[in-house]
Amino acid sequence: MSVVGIDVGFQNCYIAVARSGGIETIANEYSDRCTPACVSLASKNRMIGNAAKSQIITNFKNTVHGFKKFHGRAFDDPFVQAEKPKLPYSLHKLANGNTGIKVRYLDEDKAFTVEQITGMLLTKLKETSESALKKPVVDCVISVPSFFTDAERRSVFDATQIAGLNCLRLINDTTAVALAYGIYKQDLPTPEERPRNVVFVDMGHSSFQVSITAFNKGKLKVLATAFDLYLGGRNFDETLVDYFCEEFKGKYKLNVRDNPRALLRLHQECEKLKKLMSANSSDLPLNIECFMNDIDVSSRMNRMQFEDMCAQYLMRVEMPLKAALEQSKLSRDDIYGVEIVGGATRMPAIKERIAKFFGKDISTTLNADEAVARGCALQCAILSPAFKVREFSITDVVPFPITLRWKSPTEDGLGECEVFSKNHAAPFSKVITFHKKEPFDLEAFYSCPQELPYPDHRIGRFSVHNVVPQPDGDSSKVKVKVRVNVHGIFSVSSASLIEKQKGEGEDMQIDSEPLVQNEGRAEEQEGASGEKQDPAAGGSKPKVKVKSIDLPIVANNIRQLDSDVLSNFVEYERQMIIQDKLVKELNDAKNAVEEYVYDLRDKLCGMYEKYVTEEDSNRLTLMLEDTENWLYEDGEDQPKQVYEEKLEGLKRLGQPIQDRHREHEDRPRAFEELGKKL
Ligand code: ATP
Ligand code: K
Ligand code: MG
Repeated sequence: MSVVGIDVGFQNCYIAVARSGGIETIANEYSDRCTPACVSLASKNRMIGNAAKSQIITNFKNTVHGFKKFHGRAFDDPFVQAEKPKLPYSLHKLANGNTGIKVRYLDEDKAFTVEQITGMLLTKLKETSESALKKPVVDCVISVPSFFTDAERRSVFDATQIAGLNCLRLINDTTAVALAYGIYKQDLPTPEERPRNVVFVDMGHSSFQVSITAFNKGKLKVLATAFDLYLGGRNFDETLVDYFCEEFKGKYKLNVRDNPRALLRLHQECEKLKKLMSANSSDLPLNIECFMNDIDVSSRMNRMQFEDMCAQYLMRVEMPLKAALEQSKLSRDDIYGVEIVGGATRMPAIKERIAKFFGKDISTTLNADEAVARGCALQCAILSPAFKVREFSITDVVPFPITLRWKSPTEDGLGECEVFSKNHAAPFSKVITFHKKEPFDLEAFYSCPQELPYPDHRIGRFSVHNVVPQPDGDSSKVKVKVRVNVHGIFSVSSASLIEKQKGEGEDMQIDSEPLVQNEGRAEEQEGASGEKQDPAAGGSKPKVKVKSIDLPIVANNIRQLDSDVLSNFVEYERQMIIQDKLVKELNDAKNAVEEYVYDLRDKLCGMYEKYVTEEDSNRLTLMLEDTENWLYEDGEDQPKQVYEEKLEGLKRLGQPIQDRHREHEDRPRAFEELGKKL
């Protein structure tokens, strides 16, 4: 069984695996530990990761990046609409209202869902893990931002299924970082002692996340999370792009925004410049040759100027820090340390603001790029029975409060109950008891629309079927279990009807079911009484004479893919993988011919010269030249078999020469070795 953790970033993905007793991040076939979150579609195949990134400018209409935040979002979502004009590729409204991505693939117009695009990326990351571990990879843990809502999480989860992965947990970025921080610490306070409170700050390319986490030996508990969804490295890139677009308009009369390729190049150069400015406060040049209309452009920038330009973004760093601290109810003195990760925290101005807010030096003990992936792998190792790792319990939080609503015979006809408050522990299950005579619906929604970074506050509708009155006509007791699971996904996970048995007492008995973890207030609602249950502790069964009948629940979650659509995507992804493999094999066969031609030609006038007659050599050289020309003309686009036969034909002539050469080379060596033995 494989143990793999994947950080799927907006811009950069990292993989960590458990190998020979430790967690290590692995490199892809480009010896790069970072795989760009980029997918490029072409007329014969797909390119994913580094290969796709190199297509960003040349194949800009079909090279998809910056798609992570389209998960679970409608096409009409204001965020999607705001992104749309900035993207070099096209977005498309899908039949179900979700955001689709429109590209040319296999010479056809295609609209992929974001689950499919992330599925493609995950396929690549899966393959990279497989070649590092040299075995199939199925089980994994994948990171998501802590602010991802239900629809976003379910969408990412669907993507993992499209890629054929078994995602054991979708873990929050900052929680993964906390695990990577805490699991190896030998000096954490004992469970009886006051916990060690650590702030984790992650600023990536697209967003800013903060968590405050309490550590004791063997466990971590997230106390609070806060975020700025729209503050990340890309805002700083865009600031530079805006500035230079304006400057080049005046200086060179260039309308960069009208030229997608030039704009993409400027983006890349600005990002490089931004990174340079993190390490260097002096004046730095920006030079781009042949930028647009054959014009070379150049300019300069320094850190101070840059920070002035970015004041509006830098100002926003403090708010999530403050929000997290307030929610945690801790004071600055209670904070043991502040750990920062994520590429954008390398900017000195960001670091300064974080340090200033907490009034202490920030630590960078964790690898800023790899900590999330490492935490994911550690979580995977903990969850995997095949791997021995220190026990470490993780309690995360519910980022936004969740309420259930149902029809009830009250004044306004509606019953309501907040089932999970903000920062409620997760994963967690609760049982709610209803008194009903007929099937009923439960609407789940986020109760605080104003703080929800998402335009739709609905989560889904859950219909509880087969509810009937008691034989005496009374309402039946219906126990409904609601759950935020290990992925942070909400569901009404089960329901049962409690049938009174003859001789049984009144309601009391049923309510005496052990409340395993009875923390917080009891939820006494019209028609509902709150009971909470620790998901980990199924525990002892109550000895009550009742018959419990399981009831079917039909869930209807917003933006959710239908299961048959999902299975089609799974199948389609498999076909695309096969197609890519065929194209790769074909290219390899073609390249093998080309390589052989070059190699043999070099050797014919070099090391093989003595082993071939001049006549044979001339004939062969001509043949090699013919083959080379053929490769660029008729041989450009042939089936794999044709290249293989071509190579065979050349080898029939080349091999005897190579053999004569080898024989000659080996002879003295053989003598030498014989001599050594004697
Ligand atoms: P997200 O977490 O938002 O999904 P991500 O995980 O892909 O995104 P990271 O890889 O953590 O993001 O960070 C990428 C960002 O960090 C980019 O904006 C990049 O330009 C920026 N970055 C990386 N190195 C530096 C540096 N030395 N100085 C400034 N910015 C940097
Ligand atoms: K990342
Ligand atoms: Mg990240």
